[in-house]
Amino acid sequence: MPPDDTLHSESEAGSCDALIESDHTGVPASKLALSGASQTDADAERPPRPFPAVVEIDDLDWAALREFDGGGDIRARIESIIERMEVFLEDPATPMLFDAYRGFAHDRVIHITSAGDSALWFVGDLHGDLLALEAALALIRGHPQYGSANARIIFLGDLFDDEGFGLEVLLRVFELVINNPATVCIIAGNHDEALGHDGTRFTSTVSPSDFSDFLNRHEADQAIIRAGKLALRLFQNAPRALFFPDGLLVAHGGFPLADLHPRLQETGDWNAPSCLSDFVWARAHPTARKKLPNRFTRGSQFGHEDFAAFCSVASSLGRPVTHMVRGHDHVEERYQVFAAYKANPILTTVALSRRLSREFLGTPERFPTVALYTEDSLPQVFRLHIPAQLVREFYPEASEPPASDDAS
Ligand SMILES: [Mn+2]
Repeated sequence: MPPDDTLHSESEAGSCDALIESDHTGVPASKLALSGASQTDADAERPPRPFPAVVEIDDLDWAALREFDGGGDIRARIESIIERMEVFLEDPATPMLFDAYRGFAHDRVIHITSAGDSALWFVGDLHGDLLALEAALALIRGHPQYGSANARIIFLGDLFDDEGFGLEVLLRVFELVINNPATVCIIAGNHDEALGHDGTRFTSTVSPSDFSDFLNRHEADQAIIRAGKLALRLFQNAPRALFFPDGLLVAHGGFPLADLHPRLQETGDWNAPSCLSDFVWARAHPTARKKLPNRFTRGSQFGHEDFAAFCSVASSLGRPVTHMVRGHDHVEERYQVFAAYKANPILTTVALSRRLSREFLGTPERFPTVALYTEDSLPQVFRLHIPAQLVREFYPEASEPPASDDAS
């Protein structure tokens, strides 16, 4: 069986034409559409707003990031981190960012009515990329122009798997949570959701699943096992989607696909398991208008008309959606706005500084991206120009040529 997690988007989209164009409309025309009016009508009525210019970040203190090479000293703090995190998860009185908007204790599709005032950043797939995480934190918290001490972060999921420093990334994210829970929101990705425990060992229902293998190899190390179990507890109740008041949808993968719309409209049950699954697992097709949901895989694809149809269903349920930010598809440029998604644009952002071993195209070293919430627009992309030499130091194995005959 092929892995559930194979990528579809990169090879099908010419990365050039799919990249943000200067004339790309950042704001969905359908925002103004009256019910019954077609998007074409609304397109004509609403002047296009420019997509925020990509910010190239090349002035971080790159040498300082070297201290995290090999995982830094994070594991030396593991006991204290897991003890504080265990206490935190026992105490429902200390909410994380946006928990206050949950409709009930286990609401995982959160309708936010105010985005708040301090800077709000999106950090996409990390897959154990401690270098990209630390670079992102240096920007978000410490950059003289763009950083702020009270900045908030939404992680878009997929903290581990694909080797790298999965445990260290997890512990660092735990540390951010316990230091200031009101500034951190963690959305579940498919790799996070796929992690399980059968009573004896950790399990995973996705490929690659090297983080669960790593945990099982360390079954004698109680601190590491407790960290793995904390991840299970955290992700079990982690949000699968956030709906912002300006029409921004935030999720790891996608949204409930077409075959779920009738039932969703009837029940209004955003937390139905089938809906939760599509938020986490669905993949964006770069150019297709519509894709038939394939329920033999969790990673069904959608096209741009599928997203427009979802926007209309969501609006009818009192949660207007006009645009989206997500991770999930490890696009070669580490961010992408598919040109075909004109009426309702989608930004894909992933924070990966290296080529994963399951990627077969492009250079070994990449510029990871993060994105800044921008009201009534797609988030603004910030590209972290980590020196290639530093990436090679962290991930020497990623610089080796990819295996040519292993397509599965
Ligand atoms: Mn991923």
